[in-house]
Amino acid sequence: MSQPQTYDAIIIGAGFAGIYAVHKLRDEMGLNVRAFEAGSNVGGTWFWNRYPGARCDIESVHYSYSFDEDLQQEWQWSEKFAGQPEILKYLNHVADRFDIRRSVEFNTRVTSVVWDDESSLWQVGTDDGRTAIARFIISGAGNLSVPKKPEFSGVDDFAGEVYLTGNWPHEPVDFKGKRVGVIGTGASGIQVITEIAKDAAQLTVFQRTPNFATPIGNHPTDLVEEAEQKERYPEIRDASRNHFLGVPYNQVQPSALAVSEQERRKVFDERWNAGGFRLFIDSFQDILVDKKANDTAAEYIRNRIKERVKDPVTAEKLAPKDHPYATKRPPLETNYYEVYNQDNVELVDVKAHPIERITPTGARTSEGEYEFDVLVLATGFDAMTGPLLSMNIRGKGGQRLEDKWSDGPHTYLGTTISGFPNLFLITGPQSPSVLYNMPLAIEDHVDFAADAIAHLHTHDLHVIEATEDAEDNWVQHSNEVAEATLLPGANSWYMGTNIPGKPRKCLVYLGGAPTYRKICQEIVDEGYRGFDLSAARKFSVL
Ligand code: N01
Repeated sequence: MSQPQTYDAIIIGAGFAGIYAVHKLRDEMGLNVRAFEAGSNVGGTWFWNRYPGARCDIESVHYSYSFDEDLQQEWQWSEKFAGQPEILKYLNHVADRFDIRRSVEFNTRVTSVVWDDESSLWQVGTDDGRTAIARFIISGAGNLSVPKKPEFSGVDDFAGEVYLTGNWPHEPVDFKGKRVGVIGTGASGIQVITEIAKDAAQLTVFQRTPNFATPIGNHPTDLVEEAEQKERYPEIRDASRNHFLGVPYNQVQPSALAVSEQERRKVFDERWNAGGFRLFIDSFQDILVDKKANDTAAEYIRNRIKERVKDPVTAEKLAPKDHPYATKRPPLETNYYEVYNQDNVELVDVKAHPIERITPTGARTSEGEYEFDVLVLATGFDAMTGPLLSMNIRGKGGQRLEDKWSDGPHTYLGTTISGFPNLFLITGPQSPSVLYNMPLAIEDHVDFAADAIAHLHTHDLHVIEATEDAEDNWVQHSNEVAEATLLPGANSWYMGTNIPGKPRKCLVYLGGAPTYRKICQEIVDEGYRGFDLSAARKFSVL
């Protein structure tokens, strides 16, 4: 048996996080790194989610790396909100430009990550039976990378084709002339339904919870606007980093309840027409914290939906009433609601009449039988904690991460875990992560890990570990901040409630990226407050 390879750092994943981590640690710090990626190429989320209609909901000029000025100047987006193929092309371009692939082992899934108390090193097992050793682990395993397992009995007996939006085939799927059933109306469902409705002979949408979807406002890149943006990219990036969601929106007003109905309508109309996430994040500051303020936005959107859907019964089914606006992730759309005006589309309410089973020819609900040739599951992900818990991570004394997190995640800053030294989570649970612009959130976290490693090196130390106290305080703070918002009141993947048996805990830090960044900076400036740094032997390359 050959000796395990030893690295300074092992990086898990080659999506936005893994690509930047390889570049940062290898090219800028001179570390000996290796990345393991389950897919056959780079891309992460954008590699797996190649369903028709997959598109980014943040403007591409913002949803892109900021770490290299030449890169951001040279890349040109063809649309305001890029589709999945273009984002994947961009990530391949970045991988080429920085020669990332030579440090990545593709088609290699990490199956265990075990801390060795004696050597203070991590042992990483992969699905090809090998073990590799590293001082540091950077997990770029993603937040929405473990699709939820189908909850319906009978899926295996279905005689037609079955597709999962989160693990879509590389070959195009032809829906022309076919009867298609789609389960799920979250962000993925809404995007894929809009596309499938164009081709399918018959489309049956099984909706459990209607969503507050609002127009994305996509259009081909305006070259004048692009040139102007590129000229002041550093300023735009600063503004993004100082915004709750990581986008340079700056029109938010204090309270939806402090203005007249007419003024409120004007603000909502402007944000609706401008598109993107403006309606929820750039209209009124109290939308996410005050139910009455939220009700005004919710009612506005419900009315907009009803204006667009001709059949009043269908319109009523599509209008969300059981959760405040944006307490589930608000999807963005183009012509989604109009789909239900087509003769080939039927909406089935599976909250009123749950799916009992998938049959060989379709689905059976408590109300009746539905037949289709193709089943598309847009049923979501085991978000945030799922990717980490799927890797058999064992910390000091053999502690299993799944035991430590049996009542929900415990992290310090969403980047580190007490009892799991030298393990850095990129956009982990209890960080702003999915409620921040991901490429920027990722850059912040990779930089945080890189700085911590450099700090250890400078001080002749080699282990960094969050203290239990610091972690407990962060978990408490993160939960308290969440409780001050409307999010914990809704069932959503933010709260873990989409997965049966998953603890109901807010998985996202809701204090906003600017506050979060300030807290992280203070902790670093105070010599890594809340971390134990310990001395021992030096690591190999540094
Ligand atoms: O998953 P979801 P998603 N019976 O969990 C339904 C990101 N994203 O893949 O709400 C019947 O939101 C479920 O119903 P309910 C984005 O952050 C980004 O759509 O639980 N229905 C829901 O309708 C997003 O939020 C982009 O009642 C069942 C749907 O399936 C996140 O990924 C694009 C069911 C799942 O919705 C996840 O979105 C796409 C059951 N047993 C996604 N189980 C871009 O910005 C689940 N459902 C590009």
